[in-house]
Amino acid sequence: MKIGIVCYPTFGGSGVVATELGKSLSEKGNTVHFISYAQPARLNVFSDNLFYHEVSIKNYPLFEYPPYETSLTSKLVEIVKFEKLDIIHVHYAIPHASSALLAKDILKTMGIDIPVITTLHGTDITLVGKDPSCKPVINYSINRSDGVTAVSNSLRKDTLDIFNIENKIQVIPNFIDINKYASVKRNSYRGNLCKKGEKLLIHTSNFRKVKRIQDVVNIFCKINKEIPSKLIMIGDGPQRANIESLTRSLCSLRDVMFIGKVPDVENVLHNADLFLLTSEKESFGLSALEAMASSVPVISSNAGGLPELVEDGKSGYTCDIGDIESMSNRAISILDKSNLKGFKESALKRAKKFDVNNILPLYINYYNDILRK
Ligand code: GMT
Repeated sequence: MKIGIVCYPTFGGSGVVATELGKSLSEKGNTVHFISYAQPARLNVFSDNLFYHEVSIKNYPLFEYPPYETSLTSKLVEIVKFEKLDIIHVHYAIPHASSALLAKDILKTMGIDIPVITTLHGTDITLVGKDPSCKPVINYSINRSDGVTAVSNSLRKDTLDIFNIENKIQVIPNFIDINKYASVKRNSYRGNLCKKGEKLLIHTSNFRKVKRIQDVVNIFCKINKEIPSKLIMIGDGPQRANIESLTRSLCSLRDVMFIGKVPDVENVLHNADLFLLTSEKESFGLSALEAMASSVPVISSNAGGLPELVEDGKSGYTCDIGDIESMSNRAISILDKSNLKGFKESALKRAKKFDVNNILPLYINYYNDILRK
């Protein structure tokens, strides 16, 4: 199959899922063409059936806002036509889905019929997508796509609740390559930060408001009073400066380390005892799955799809959004010597259900179903 994948090139979840999907599809012999405004962050391998096409945006003094959608649509028309793609798969509806549908219409005038699959990832529905500035376009794009997938039952339900949907939505969860996490070698992250006997906690995100990172800091401060521990904060984004200053006022700065964006997150996670994810909205929680694949249990909010991933009382705990007290108490109980090993084993066992070998066939079957229609 020749597949065009449109995604954001960032470290964010939708870009990571799209990139890992493309890499896995190419390993199975499909030809994959990534189309984005920059090379996807995780696109670190090249082969003769994996390509990247950059969307360059035409600027002109008249444009206060360069027209990315127009450039993306034109690039899609070009790539579908010249590379003879069988299918376009867009990740994150805004603005990828409407651009792909316009490309599809243009290609129809050239006698080319190409199906468009849209994967909904989360904030394209629950936050940005429902804003009046996007809503009618997203509604139209979901109904007109040849196939639509969502990354959790919760996101599917939110989509049906928020929009006026006539199309079917197939749930295909996020995935990880469990072997990548199993093959991590001992490294120095823990030794550099933790004294002997100290526990290591980790949070990863894009530091947006929706992640409620102030809760992570507050929970850590409570844990730290009871258990000698350190916290590594991975990622970067608009809230980072505020969170760093909150950390300075609440905890000892020697106990919290902000390490920014990390391409090999598995090497850091490998050292951790507990992962914290306190989001207000979280359609799936890929970062939590990555932690679990590293045998790290999760304390999270019960937002969105998190309860579909974290089994309460087994691979971690899910608590009400903002319930810092319960999250801290649960965290302290997991970190207890008599409990930690069991939680670590259950976290890994749960993560294995989302291994690429289990989820990739769902995408391939879905592509085939859409192509047969
Ligand atoms: O977490 C983010 O804000 C990034 C966002 C994205 O689209 O890049 O992540 C969303 O998609 C991920 C992959 O499907 C999901 O695992 C995340 O839960 C989801 N984030 C939210 O819903 C907030």
